[in-house]
Amino acid sequence: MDAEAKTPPAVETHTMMGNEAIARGAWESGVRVAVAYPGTPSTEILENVAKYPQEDIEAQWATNEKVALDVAIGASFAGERAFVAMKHVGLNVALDSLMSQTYIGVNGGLVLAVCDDPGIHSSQNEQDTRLLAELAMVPVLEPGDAQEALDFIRNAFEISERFDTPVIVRSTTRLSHTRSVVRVSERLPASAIGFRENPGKNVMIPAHARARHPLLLERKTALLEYCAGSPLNHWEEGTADYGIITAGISYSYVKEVAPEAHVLKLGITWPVGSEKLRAFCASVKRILVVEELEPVIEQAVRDLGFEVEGKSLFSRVGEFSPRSVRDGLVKAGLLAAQSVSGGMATKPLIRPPVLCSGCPHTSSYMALRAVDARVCGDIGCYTLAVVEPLKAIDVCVAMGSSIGMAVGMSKAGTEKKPIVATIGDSTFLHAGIPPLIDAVYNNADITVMILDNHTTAMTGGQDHAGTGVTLRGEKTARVNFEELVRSIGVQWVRQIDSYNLASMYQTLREAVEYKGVSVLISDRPCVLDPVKIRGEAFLVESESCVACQSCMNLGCPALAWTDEVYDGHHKVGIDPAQCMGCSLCAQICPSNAIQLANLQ
Ligand SMILES: Cc1ncc(C[n+]2csc(CCOP(=O)(O)OP(=O)(O)O)c2C)c(N)n1
Repeated sequence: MDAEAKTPPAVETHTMMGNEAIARGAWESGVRVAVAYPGTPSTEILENVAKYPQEDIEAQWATNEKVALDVAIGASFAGERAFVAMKHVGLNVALDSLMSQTYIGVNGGLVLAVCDDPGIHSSQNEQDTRLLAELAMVPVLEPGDAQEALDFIRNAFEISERFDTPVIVRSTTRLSHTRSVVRVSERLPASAIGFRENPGKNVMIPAHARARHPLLLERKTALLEYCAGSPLNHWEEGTADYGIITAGISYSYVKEVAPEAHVLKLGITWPVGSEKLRAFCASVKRILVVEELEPVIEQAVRDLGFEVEGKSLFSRVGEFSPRSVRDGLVKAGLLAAQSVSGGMATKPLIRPPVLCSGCPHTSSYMALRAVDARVCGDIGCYTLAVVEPLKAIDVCVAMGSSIGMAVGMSKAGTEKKPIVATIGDSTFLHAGIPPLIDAVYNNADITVMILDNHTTAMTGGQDHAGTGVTLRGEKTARVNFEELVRSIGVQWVRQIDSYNLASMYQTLREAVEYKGVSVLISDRPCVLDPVKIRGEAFLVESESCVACQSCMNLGCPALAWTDEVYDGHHKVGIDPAQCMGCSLCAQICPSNAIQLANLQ
């Protein structure tokens, strides 16, 4: 068995969520600048970094992940340790910068925490960050619990500076959001080495890049030698005659269900293929790999010339659990099948996600249905308008794609319906501005609805450049969407209150009739905003309700059918505890049955 990974002397212990431990690791490492764009499951990392004093560490939201990485790269060039956090798909956005920075290396250490989402709990896909890391030839460290999350960030900075490379620390939803006890230590002093002039290294023109590409290959070889001796790749002797190679959170599942197995826990999951791995494989009769998502380790073992079983036993899609790891070992004939007792006898009721009661996005999609638009959606809370009863989104791909797709549809010339892109305020700032410029430049005939709820609601309500408040809660400059859109050259721009249904219907109709690019800003703070806009609750006057069901088209969770029946249909009631007082149902009701409760 290897010695413990080098941990600095502990000063105290705390119970921490994985993301909190990552934040602590960044602070302890002496990081000066930490940046992120929110995205589940990574969001709490920067929120926790911001709890450390600003004199120690600058913590800020960026407009998107590429900007976040560029800011961190700038701090690294300036000679300070720099840290950036994002969800897995955020790395796609930041990849352009990473692919060049990997040629350059670092001055101050540069570490990216990238959080994958096996099982797609809250994402648009479940891509495996290790494949992008391999493309960029950037080492990946994979912690298995909150303690390792902290320690590996410190290790990552050492590796970054020692091997002159950005380093990725890969987490997953389960690790990021699980709490465990963590030993914490003091903060290292910031490095303060200053900028180092070296255009051949720092400026990626073709002649310089050509000279640096071979260095990446040399760096990989050096990293593999380092892996052979590193305690981050941890060998545990067992009593069985088979061995399991695993990493990250899967390690705890393996230890739970197969305590007798020989285990090689890889803390470094790219590059894979060290002498230690070879020695482990040679020491057991049968080799299994337990890794979530892609067969990265499995392929590396095969490349070393060993027979190995991995994805034939353990799924390539979704998230693992002790149960699924056990099932794989049963399939391999290594564990006896077991009847599992306990757990829930009945399946939980499936409750489809819905927009909150009083959600300001609701009226926009009601109006879009009324004009029978072809809707290019985007990513945010408002994507929920795809399901019943709103059912008002036709396509949705990735952050910021709505406007570009609308341009393409209008240029294809086949669509008879008005083409509308709907995009949230945070998403518009993230990736919606270049495609809006494109729409104006190429004279597309589309309408863009900016759904401005003054927050990044989907990820829990983070501020952004359109809210005028920083990550540390300080007031700052605020983007004025109307002025911004006009400066791009959009001639037709209107801003309306999302709660004014008549105005919403009328203005949207005018917008889609306009030939060219029209922009409608639907403006109302999120109902869950810290400054709550909860108004007086409404109620249904039962005697006036004609059970027409019009209000039910809102999909508002505060509305429910009652036992009273009119003309064969159930009348509707309002749960006063859930009603946010937005008044949309009252505006829709044709028989004036919905009134403010306190007027009764
Ligand atoms: C590339 C990428 N980064 C981050 C996310 C996480 N994410 C999903 S939607 C969203 C923004 C939502 O805010 P907004 O557009 O204002 O809409 P709202 O949820 O407030 O309605 C974020 C950050 C993502 N899905 N993809």
